[in-house]
Amino acid sequence: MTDTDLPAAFGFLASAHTGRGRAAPSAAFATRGRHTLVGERLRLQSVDATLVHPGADASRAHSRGADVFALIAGEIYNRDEIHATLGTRAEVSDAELLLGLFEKYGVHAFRLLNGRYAALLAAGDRVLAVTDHAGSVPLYVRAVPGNVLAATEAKVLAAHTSAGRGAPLDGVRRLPGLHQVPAGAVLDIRTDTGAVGVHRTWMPPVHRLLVSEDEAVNLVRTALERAVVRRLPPVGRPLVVLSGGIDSSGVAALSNSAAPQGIDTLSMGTTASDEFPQARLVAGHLRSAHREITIPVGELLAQLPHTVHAAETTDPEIIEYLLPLTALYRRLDGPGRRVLTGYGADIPLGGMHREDRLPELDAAVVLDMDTFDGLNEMSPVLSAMNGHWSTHPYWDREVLDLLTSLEAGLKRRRGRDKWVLRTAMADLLPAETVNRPKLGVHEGSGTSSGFSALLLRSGVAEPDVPAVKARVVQELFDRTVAGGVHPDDIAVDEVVESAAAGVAA
Ligand code: IOT
Ligand code: MG
Repeated sequence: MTDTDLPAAFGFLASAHTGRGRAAPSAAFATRGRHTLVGERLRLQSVDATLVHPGADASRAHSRGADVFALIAGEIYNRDEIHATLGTRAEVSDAELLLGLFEKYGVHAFRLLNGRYAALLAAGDRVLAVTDHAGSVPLYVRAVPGNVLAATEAKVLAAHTSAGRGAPLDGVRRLPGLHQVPAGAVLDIRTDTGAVGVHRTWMPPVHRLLVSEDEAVNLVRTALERAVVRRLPPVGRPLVVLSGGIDSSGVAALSNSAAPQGIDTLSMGTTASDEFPQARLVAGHLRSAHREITIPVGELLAQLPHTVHAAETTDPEIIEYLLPLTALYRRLDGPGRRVLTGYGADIPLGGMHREDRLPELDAAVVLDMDTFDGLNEMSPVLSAMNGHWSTHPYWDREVLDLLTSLEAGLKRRRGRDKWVLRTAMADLLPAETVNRPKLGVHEGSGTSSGFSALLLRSGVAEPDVPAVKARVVQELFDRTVAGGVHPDDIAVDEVVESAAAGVAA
């Protein structure tokens, strides 16, 4: 494994200011990595930033032009297409590509990008805070006249709130003065006044495509192949987190077809429940180097503070999806890995919607595509807190556009969910894998039921379980994100007790 397998930077905190001599604020990221300070003086403003990065050198994460400076956390996937328009060469860094696109297209540059990144550009008298189409690398901004702060983790900016640490806060959108940059957006901020304008760079498609079965299957296969290939490490073996369901098995199969040295696969289960036989079937079929990790339920639940600290979300359902994955990444020792996941497939394909009627299926897709923003379910911090970089081929911009826009009858067909995906992968996987409906990760790992059991043991009445779960997550957010408490210093039992008392009152 070499540094070049991972993005040059995982995160940043930057200050763009009109005054002089302001150092980048020191920052407590959940993301693990080295910190490098960079500073640039432009004509009308200065930028000081802390980059958090996995390798020895973060120079490929920033770039200086005439009166412009760019920072990027994450990576760009359509580099070849950008080289074609800019005439650049393969060695050019993602930060240099951002700068080149900005010089050519201005603020519209970001409409061209397919990536997993957050970026900051200081140019002239403005700062641009930029997210990818999915907002998959969260980005937060705090702007006062003369100083714009931006960071990939809210907690880093919460520490700079004038309201002070430890104030009870209801969610990141209500941290005073702190804004999350929407998915697929550029916040265009004047550094001297703090005035903000918003440009959209992507929206979920609202139209639907009527195409033949064959055409749909071919489109999905081709788009997904490209998305997987773009995410493979240039050297070394990719790691696929494999549940044995069609989503992650599809990613594993396509990775395996494209990776000359083969792939590694990893499955997690708990002492309560696992899907090891299903994952083993796929691993055996692909001859991957496969590993299983069993986590005691108690240890899993003890990761709740870390999950909230990393994802910075207050949504209890999302936390149940992310808890087993957090536990898995935290158990994955050794050098930082590039991890491919099947996460997100169920959103544009309506995979969590388990009934036959098409109007309801499309309504579920519309709702999920309208509400994902700000949930942070694909935040890289979940794995980066242990040095790893995760990436989600189903949320590649081209794949997501395609899957969302396919008409509902291609998603559910002949009584099967995710029909078009299953059919597109059929020649690469065992028939049993292609046909079997899978449990969600929160069910297959026993996470939801384990969390419920913990509350019931603490005396919570059955009907109060969802409300207490929501309150536990909220309290963990208030303590770890708004309050700056380290997750290791939080006892889950004590938070459960306090949440239960709050709901009973
Ligand atoms: P699920 O689809 O079960 O899991 C997501 C990914 O996590 C899998 O594709 C796989 O890569 C990894 N994974 C799951 N279980 C394991 C395991 N036991 N061992 C190793 N890796 C595993 C929730 C869900 O059920 O995930 N995610 C949905 C829906 C998100 C809802 N969000 C929203 N509406 N905004 C999804 O689309 O992934
Ligand atoms: Mg899935």
